[in-house]
Amino acid sequence: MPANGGRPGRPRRPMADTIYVINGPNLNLLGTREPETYGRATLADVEKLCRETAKKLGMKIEFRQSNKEGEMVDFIQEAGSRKAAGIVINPAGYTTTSVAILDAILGVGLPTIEIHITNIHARERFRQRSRISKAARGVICGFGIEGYALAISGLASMLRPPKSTKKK
Ligand code: CA2
Repeated sequence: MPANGGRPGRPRRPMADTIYVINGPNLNLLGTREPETYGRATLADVEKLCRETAKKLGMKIEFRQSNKEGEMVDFIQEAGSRKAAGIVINPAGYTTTSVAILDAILGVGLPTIEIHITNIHARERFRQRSRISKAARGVICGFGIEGYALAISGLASMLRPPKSTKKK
């Protein structure tokens, strides 16, 4: 079912079926270093997984990565101005520090899921407190790259209009 619930007579927003998947610094290195921590899948594999998951749900993906905080803010604002359905974000090294990313997510008001490949709560203390979670509708961590698929399907469920309980 399309993201507007298939309601007749309503013009659909051009990006109403599109989820922005935004990846933070160093995630471009996935699969090339630290496989014991982050696994062997590359960022291209993550993108493929996201696109396949979204397709099954009748949705589309804009997939982005940046090593720069300001560019991540730009991606979030772009998702907002293009009226995307929502955001899945792995803020990576900016998770614990970025008020700018937090403010951008709060500013656009799009439903956002925060995702981490590793279980940040089982790692060093400095990784455990996210500034971003306050703006997130949900947080997923510790499932490896499968977490991206879980985040997309969880977000799609949140977006689906509740089924009417009225008898026909
Ligand atoms: O578990 C996650 O997804 C993290 O967001 C990954 C970040 C880390 O700073 C967070 O605490 C948890 C690091 C991303 C860097 O990824 C690399 C991948 C391969 C090699 C080097 C870095």
